[in-house]
Amino acid sequence: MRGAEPVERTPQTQAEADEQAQGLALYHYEGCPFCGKVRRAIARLNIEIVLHDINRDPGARQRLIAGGGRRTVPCLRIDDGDTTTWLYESSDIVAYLEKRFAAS
Ligand SMILES: N[C@@H](CCC(=O)N[C@@H](CS)C(=O)NCC(=O)O)C(=O)O
Repeated sequence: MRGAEPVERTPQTQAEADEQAQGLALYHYEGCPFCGKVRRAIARLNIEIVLHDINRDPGARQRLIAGGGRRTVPCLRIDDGDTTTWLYESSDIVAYLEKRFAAS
């Protein structure tokens, strides 16, 4: 089982992780347990990801529905510069983030 201590990086690898995370955004809302699971993973992985609360920001909700096809949260928007992917399912989001940002 993984500990709850945040991942530690050198300044350079932290800068690289922060740059990679710039293409990501999490659509969520407070009080959603599945969203909380993803937010805790983000905190543990020590990465900065823009959060869009769809209950507080109707525009974010519209963008989620228009882009991802449904209003279910959490949903991670992955923008790699060429394509945009909308990843639903908290476990899939956590697995994706761990694969991409876990310390090796
Ligand atoms: N299996 C999903 C469940 C997600 C889920 O049920 N989200 C709720 C909020 S806690 C939701 O967005 N419900 C509204 C909807 O699906 O339209 C996950 O693990 O992410």
